[in-house]
Amino acid sequence: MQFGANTFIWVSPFRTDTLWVIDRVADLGFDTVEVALEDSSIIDVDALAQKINQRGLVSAVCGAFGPDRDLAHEDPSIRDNAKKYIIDSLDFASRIGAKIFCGPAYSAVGKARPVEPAVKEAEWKRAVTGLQELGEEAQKRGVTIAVETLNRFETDFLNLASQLKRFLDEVGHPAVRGHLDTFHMNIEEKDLGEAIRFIGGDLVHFHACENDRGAPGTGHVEWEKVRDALHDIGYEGMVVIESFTPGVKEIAKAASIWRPLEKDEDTLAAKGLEFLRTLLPV
Ligand code: LER
Ligand code: MN
Repeated sequence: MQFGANTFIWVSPFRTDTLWVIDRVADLGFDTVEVALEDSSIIDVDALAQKINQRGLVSAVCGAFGPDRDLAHEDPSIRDNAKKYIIDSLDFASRIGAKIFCGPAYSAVGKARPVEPAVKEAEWKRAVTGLQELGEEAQKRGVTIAVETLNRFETDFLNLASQLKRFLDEVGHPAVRGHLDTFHMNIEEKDLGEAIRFIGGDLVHFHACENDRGAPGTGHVEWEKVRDALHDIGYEGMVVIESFTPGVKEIAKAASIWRPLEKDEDTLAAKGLEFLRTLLPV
């Protein structure tokens, strides 16, 4: 298991002049940095790759799916924009040596509306087809797309591990797998352990987040259930703390961070890491 921190804890958008975040993540003792990718054109990718390497970190890339990055959308130009963004992110991931591109790649974050079953079915099909194509692109680059469930306020598409499993089975591509986040699971799942076991071997990425997006271990997520289930499925991937600066841009409304969650960002990350290392000895 590798313990990681998402750059969204400190900055948004991540850009060349925020490369100091990589040093911060390494200095705090993390093994992994998850780079939140809002706009690759403002990042010097070679400098980032060099910095990640120098600091001996493993990396992952986290998608930021704003409203015009929606693979399920009825408008083909919006779907194409999502594809373009995902392919660009896969290129970016391979250039920084990341093997995982994670997040809700099926749709836009914050798209949560009542829809007729026929509309839902059409959206589902478009997202399945889109991810089948993008799975090929990911595989060519040696990257896996880790598809994340979100809570009901951030998506009406995939809220539960059981829905994610059905989705992954329909996509049926080895480079399109599962990603769970305890923040969302805490809202949606009846049992955190059962949800993790349901995805089982298809779980390739994990966000360990407190119920308020504060430091893991300071709230009421049932961490022992998480620990036991990750152990039972033999999970050996990354365990990443994801929280957000109140200045988060691309997904500001969806993240809804209206107050600091700790004294400062470093405290949130350091406290969370200490807790997770004790909870999940490797
Ligand atoms: C993304 O990893 C996530 O968990 C979302 O809640 C972002 O809004
Ligand atoms: Mn997440």
